[in-house]
This record gives sequence, C-alpha cells and structure tokens, in this order.
Amino acid sequence: MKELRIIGAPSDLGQGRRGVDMGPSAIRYAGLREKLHSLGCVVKDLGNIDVPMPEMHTVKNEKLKYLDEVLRVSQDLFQRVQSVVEDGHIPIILGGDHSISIGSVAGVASKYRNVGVIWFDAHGDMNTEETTPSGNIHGMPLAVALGYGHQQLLSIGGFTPKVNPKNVVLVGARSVDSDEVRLIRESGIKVYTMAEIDQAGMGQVMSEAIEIAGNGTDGIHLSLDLDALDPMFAPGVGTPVNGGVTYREGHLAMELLAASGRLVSVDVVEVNPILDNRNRTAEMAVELVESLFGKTVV
Ligand code: 4U7
Ligand code: MN
Ligand code: MN
Ligand code: MN
Repeated sequence: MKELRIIGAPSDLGQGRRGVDMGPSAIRYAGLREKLHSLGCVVKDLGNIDVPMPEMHTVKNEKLKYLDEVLRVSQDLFQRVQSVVEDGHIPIILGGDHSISIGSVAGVASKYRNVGVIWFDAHGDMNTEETTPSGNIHGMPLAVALGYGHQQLLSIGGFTPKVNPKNVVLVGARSVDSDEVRLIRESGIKVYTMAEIDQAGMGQVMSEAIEIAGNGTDGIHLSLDLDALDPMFAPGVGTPVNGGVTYREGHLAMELLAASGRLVSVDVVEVNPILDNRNRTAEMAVELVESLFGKTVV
C-alpha cells in the first residue's frame, strides 16, 4: 500500500481574515497522524513549509493581493509535493487558505500529467484578476489549474494548464460571483451544485464525479475546502455559506472516493481555528480524511 506524507502550508496570504494559518496545527491537534496510523496507514509528517506573514508585507496589487508572497509559497509547496509524488507516496497538504492549491496541484500534475480533479467547495474558485470582487487569491486556484489568470501564477511548475477541464469536477457549489460564472461555463468543467446534490443524492453525484475525474486519467486529486460542508458541521472557515454538504453526505463522498482506489493526493484547506467552535472544523476535517483513507464500520 502507498504511504502517506503530511505537509503543512500555513498560509493566510490568499484571503482577508487572519487565522487560517493555524489550520495545520489545529488539524494535527485533532489527531490526523495518529488516526491514520490506527487505520493501518504508514504516515510521516514532513512538517510545514515556511510562509511569510502578511503583516510584514504590503499589498501592491489590489486585484492580486500578496502576489509575490503567494508565488514564493506556491513554488516551495510545488517542490515539496513533487518530491513526495516522485517517491510514489500520497501527499496530504494542510492549509492554509485555498491559494496553496496553486502549488499543490502543480506538484501533483508534474508527475501525473493527466490528473483528474475533484474540487469540493461552496465556491467556484474560478476568479481571475479581471473578475475578482476581493483581490483574494484563494478565490482563483481552480482557474489557475485550468490555465486562466496571472502569468506568474500559471508558470508555477513550468507548465500550464495543469489539468484538462474534461476531468475536473466542482462539487458543493452554492456561492459563485456574477463574473466568475462566465469562466465556469466557458471552461467546460462539470459542476454539481447543492441543488443537484439534493436532487440526485450525494451517492449518484460522487459516482459521476469519480467517473469524470477518473476516466482515462493517471489518478484523482481531491481539493477539500471545508466550507463545502454546511457551517453547522464546519463553522471554522473564513467564508461560510449556508445550505452545505451534511455530515453524512461528506462522509459518503469520501467513502466512495476511497473505494475508487484512484486518489493520488489531497488538499485540506480553509480551516480557521479562530472562527471555530472548540476545534470542531479541524475534527471534521480529520474524520473526513479517515473516511478517505478507508475507515469503515466493519
Ligand atoms: B475559497 C469570493 F467574492 N468568490 O473571490 C472571492 F465571494 O477558497 C470568495 O473557496 C472566494 O474559500 C472563496 O473572494 C475562496 C468572494
Ligand atoms: Mn476554495
Ligand atoms: Mn470555499
Ligand atoms: Mn474561504
């Protein structure tokens, strides 16, 4: 069986609220490594990458806040993730805000050139500097993976696009900006909104998502933004949106992905302990990752 490698990326450069940099600590505190070990996984924690603090830097471009710093973090994470996948292991990348996926997807795609992506999120993360209402780069990583956005962000890893839209699925969407929606449509990725999850059921949606991301690809990368979950189950996120994925729907999704046997890497992002209620969101994240790596009842 493949071994797991934990990498922390404690960045809050990609969004406006402090605290998400403590996500990796909170998730470790919730027992990630120990619980995966109990499942029989071989898992090593590689520690955190170095991330500059926003207080020590200034915003130079209001449409791409902390661009230079995000680029440094992305480059560093790209190399770390690349070396884990080159060794044949599965990286579990702990954010940090979702801008860290610019580096992680680049790292994974450098080995699995034809990787499929399941983007579990309340949001589209498909803004560019032209469409962003906030200038926060955590609203842009899926666009960057698909080859849209600032040239320097696209150039991480030395190739673009990282993924083929026909193997990209967004699951859980319920908050998309008015200009962002055009790029989502134009890109040709598959989107399952909350309404579609309600209608068809998470089982059906995830079976289709795994088929789309897995069909003819070298494996599946899961980018798990905890705000995909309903704030009832994951209150500690920077941009909560009501009407999200329930506890059981979240687990079913992870269980089906585990059963597919196609997972090559995972991001766990946007956990903000300052906004949380007694580390519940980090605990939710750990439980979901346990299901993802095979936790079952009997
Ligand atoms: B996350 C937003 F305007 N779309 O771009 C933006 F609503 O990684 C939010 O999914 C982005 O948490 C949320 O700033 C990014 C906003
Ligand atoms: Mn996101
Ligand atoms: Mn989100
Ligand atoms: Mn957020």
